[in-house]
Amino acid sequence: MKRRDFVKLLNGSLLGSTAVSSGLFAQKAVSKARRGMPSPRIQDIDVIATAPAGLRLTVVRVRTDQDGLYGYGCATFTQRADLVVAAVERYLKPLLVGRPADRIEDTWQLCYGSSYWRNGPVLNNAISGIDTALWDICGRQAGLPVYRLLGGKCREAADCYAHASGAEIEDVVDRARQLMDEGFRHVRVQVGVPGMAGYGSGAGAAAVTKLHEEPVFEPAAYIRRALDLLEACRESLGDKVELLHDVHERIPPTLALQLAKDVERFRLFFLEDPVSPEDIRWFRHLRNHSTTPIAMGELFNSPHEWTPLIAEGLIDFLRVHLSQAGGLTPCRKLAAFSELFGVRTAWHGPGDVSPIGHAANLALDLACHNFGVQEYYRFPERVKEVFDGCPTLENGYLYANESPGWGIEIDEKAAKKYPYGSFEKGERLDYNGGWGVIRRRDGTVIKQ
Ligand code: GCO
Ligand code: MG
Repeated sequence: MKRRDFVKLLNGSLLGSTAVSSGLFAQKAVSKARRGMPSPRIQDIDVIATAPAGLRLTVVRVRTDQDGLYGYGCATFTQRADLVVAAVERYLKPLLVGRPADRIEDTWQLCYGSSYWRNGPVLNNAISGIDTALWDICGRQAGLPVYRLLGGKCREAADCYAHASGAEIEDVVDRARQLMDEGFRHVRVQVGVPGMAGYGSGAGAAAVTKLHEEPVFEPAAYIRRALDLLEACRESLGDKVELLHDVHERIPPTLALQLAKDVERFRLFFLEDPVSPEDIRWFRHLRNHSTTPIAMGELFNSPHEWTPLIAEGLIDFLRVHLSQAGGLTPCRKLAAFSELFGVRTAWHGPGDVSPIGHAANLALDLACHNFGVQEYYRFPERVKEVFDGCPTLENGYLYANESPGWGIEIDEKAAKKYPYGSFEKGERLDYNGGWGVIRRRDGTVIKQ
């Protein structure tokens, strides 16, 4: 039937004598189409700011005009948390109140374009807060966990990697062994460099001569230590465990190149952030010179950064931080795009992701075929006190709790017990997520 005729059929004007019965049919068709879930509207948006484990977690709550229907979204950017709160309350809330809560893609595009200048971590996190709250609402209304809205499970649970860290190599090896005994098949290993500020580990006792008073980091010393660690891990833990290591973008590109070559013999599951996003062109050299699998992406904001790396086959695992990229809506597209190029997902999942964000990662882990591995974070008791329904771990696998939406409820009273802390009382000096400044021996400041 041509569209023109279909319209006539709908308004009852087709074929004279059948017009009446067609009209009736049309009414039925329309009322049938209208059946189903009523469309909720956004009635209010507020922010729950809480730091139960010391890290500032930012959660956006979207309430609808339907009784008891609301959702929670992750907008956690712990290093600049207050700015995200303002972006939600002062810009997105006035834009969105009164609009439909069930038009997630449209709402995302509306928010994204609304600032004209875009792609920054503050605004992306604010959008993620709204976006992931809308997915929660959608799931709650449908009575389904979000992974079901994405097409359902590709796997029963997400295989995770856990962190083994320590100041000394033996400590890391022992910790890794414990994790393997707990059932983990993947372990990320990080060791302190004596006297220096290592990423993900204590410094270890040693005197280092330096021209300043702040913590010090030297790339060459770190690399020597990391190689010793990996050697010890393979020797003591055997070949079966999957080993991962995070360089945390702290070394110059040529040293990253050497490191990627030198660690080939340890057969890593992946080497993470060997260079920083600013040195993105070095990924081609990394690929050309070494077979070490590369993971990248937790610092990325936008498709401009990840698209070329994926399409040109320059990375193996995508580590994007879901809220930093703007929420579930862009990340599910990113996962699908990666699948076409054989890149697997390893969504960023440290402590500065709220349980809502972890649940969103897990929804993608479960529903996307090209899942690689999930970074595991052991939720502290105080986090679980605030967030009821966090994903659970068994034998190194992370399981969703199967309740509608993200399946997480927030205890607001508990959340209020753990405020961000106040600037006035001097509780808020750790602007940088607690790391502070790190310099080379001579005083040159380096990235975290
Ligand atoms: C990781 C990360 C994190 C980040 C942190 C920044 O791989 O888990 O590198 O630990 O450093 O999220 O705030
Ligand atoms: Mg990392």
